[in-house]
Amino acid sequence: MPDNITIAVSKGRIYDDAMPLLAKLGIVPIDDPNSTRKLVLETNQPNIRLLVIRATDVPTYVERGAAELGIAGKDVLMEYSGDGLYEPIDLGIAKCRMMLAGLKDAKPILDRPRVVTKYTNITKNYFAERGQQVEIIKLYGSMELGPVLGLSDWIVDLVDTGNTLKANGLVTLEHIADISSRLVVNKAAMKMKNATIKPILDQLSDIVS
Ligand code: PRT
Ligand code: MG
Repeated sequence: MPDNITIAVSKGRIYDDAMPLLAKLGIVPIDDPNSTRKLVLETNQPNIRLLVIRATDVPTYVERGAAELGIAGKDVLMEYSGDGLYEPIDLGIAKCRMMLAGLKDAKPILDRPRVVTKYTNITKNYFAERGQQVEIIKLYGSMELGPVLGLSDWIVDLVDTGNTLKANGLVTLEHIADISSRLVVNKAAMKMKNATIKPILDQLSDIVS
């Protein structure tokens, strides 16, 4: 009897990039998350279901065992503090870069630089490693507005094409990290449900290598 497995995944770009990978393992959801209000999606495999949740909640569900597996951006994992997760596979999907950015025509910064971001831990660690004092201001979205409206000197955010920065008169200043999505595994489930999880990990590694 295969173990029951719940895979936590966020709607949007990670879902869109992850489903073709799961399809190669023969795992196909029965409902489309864009046309159902269900948050738990059955798949064609009777023992496997998907949990469609907020990207930032994926590590919490997996660490606490509400889902055995999850797919989460490295940005979310770097920001999350917890150690109940294995992170065995870089799936190479939903790629982007974590960048420091500022106004194209910035005036010189006279005081401690102010940085808006939703990634406060990543930002704190980045500047701490460089020994630079900054003031970190947490926002939950539209970070690009910070420098434009004088709320901050810099932003720390994800950049893909660079179009969002450009449209708001911002330029990248420093590269903080390369980001892609990772498979995460609950530590207890890795032992208890190894017979079912191991083949999934092996096949996924083969597919993405
Ligand atoms: O939307 P919600 O608040 O529920 O969560 P979320 O915004 O974290 O989810 P979602 O689906 O937008 O992103 C999920 C994951 O996708 C992130 O955690 C990243 O790992 C990954 N990813 C890859 C990105 C991007 N590329 C990306 N470009 N996440 C966000 N962006 C945003 C970026 O924040 C900026 O606003 O896209 C904009 C920049 O894009 P360009 O192409 O204009 O540079
Ligand atoms: Mg979003």
